[in-house]
Amino acid sequence: MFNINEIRKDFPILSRTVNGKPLVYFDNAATSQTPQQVIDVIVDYYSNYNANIHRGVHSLSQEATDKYEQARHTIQKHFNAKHAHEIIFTSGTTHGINLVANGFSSILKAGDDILVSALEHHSNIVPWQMLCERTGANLKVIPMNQEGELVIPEFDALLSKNTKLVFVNHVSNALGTINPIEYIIKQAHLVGAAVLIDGAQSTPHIKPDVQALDVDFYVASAHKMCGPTGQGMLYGKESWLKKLPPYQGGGEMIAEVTFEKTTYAELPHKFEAGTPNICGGIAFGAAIDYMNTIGFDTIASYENELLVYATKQLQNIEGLTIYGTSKQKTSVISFNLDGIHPYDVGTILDKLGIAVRTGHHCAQPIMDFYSIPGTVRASFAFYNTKEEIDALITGIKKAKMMLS
Ligand code: C6P
Repeated sequence: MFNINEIRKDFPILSRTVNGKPLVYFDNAATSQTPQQVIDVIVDYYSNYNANIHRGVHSLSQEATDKYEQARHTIQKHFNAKHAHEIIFTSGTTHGINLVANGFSSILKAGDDILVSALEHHSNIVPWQMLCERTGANLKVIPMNQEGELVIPEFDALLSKNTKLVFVNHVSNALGTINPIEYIIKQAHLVGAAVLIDGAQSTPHIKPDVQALDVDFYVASAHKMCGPTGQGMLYGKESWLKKLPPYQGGGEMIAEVTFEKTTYAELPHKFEAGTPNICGGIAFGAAIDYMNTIGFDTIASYENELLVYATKQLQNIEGLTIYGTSKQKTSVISFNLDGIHPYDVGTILDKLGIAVRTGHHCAQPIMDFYSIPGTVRASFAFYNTKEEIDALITGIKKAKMMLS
């Protein structure tokens, strides 16, 4: 049974005040909060078995190695990857994307096409632009419409035998749109293109099955899923990960090193050079376990209730425009008040203890599409409440009164 009062007790930060007011945390799309269960795992690591992994014969090192590799298995199971070695630990979504983009430098040729969507975060644009500069490949953009949805017939028209790669986010961070990735993956595969899905904003709400999706690469960040910052994962099909060259050279990613030649370690270690964020990996596993005890269907349905409740009230505020009205949406609402800069609204809300994000949300092309400098973005998690949404609505009305 979903008991919001019990769930909120898991998050110590939710009982603090900000500017003398109870914290209302609506910046979950930027980073989620951490439950005590995950904080305990972090404290336990540093208190009891902090050691480097895969290197020591001593007990602490073996304990840390076992816990780290268990976390990899937890992530494998969660995403339903076929093999644990298809899960590469990264520092986050950005790292995972750059790892793949770098790998394709030696595979792409001048004149190849790569498709990216108009709804992407800069992390899923800039690495591909850099890849195009290195290889001479062309970056083509799947356009969006006013509702903030991808224009699928245009995607179909862009696909050709020249298309080698397609990159789309599962969910847009700025608008909350859930993209039809099943269709995109299927169609891309028909022309022989590989697909990378940016799951930074989907994984807090949806449990993706990478085998059912038949996706080639899927990336995510732990800090958006109740886990720590500086930790993420890249899923890659075994066949692709074997084909791609390592991203970084260093300790742990080698089989043998001489000055004449180095051979690389097997997966996943080939892509994990240097001492990783050991505690982060273990805590990521704990965060996934925590979210699964609540259940992703329960999370999605409760968050949708919050989304519908907030949307209805926001629509009643005169002069307020919501950007991103796709039928398939996660609990993200981007909006502006007529003639008022989003930064000013965010500052007043902060004075009331309400945390939202303002600005372009690292998705400038979306802002350009709507010809706006940015938006106010409220993003809800399963530990938020309708009462908090009421406080947001009151805050927005106050901001409107003060600023217009
Ligand atoms: N979006 C937001 O406020 P990192 O920073 O590597 O964990 O994630 C990057 C990233 C990539 N793709 C998408 C769709 C994202 O939303 C993000 C992070 C945050 O929207 C911080 S900019």
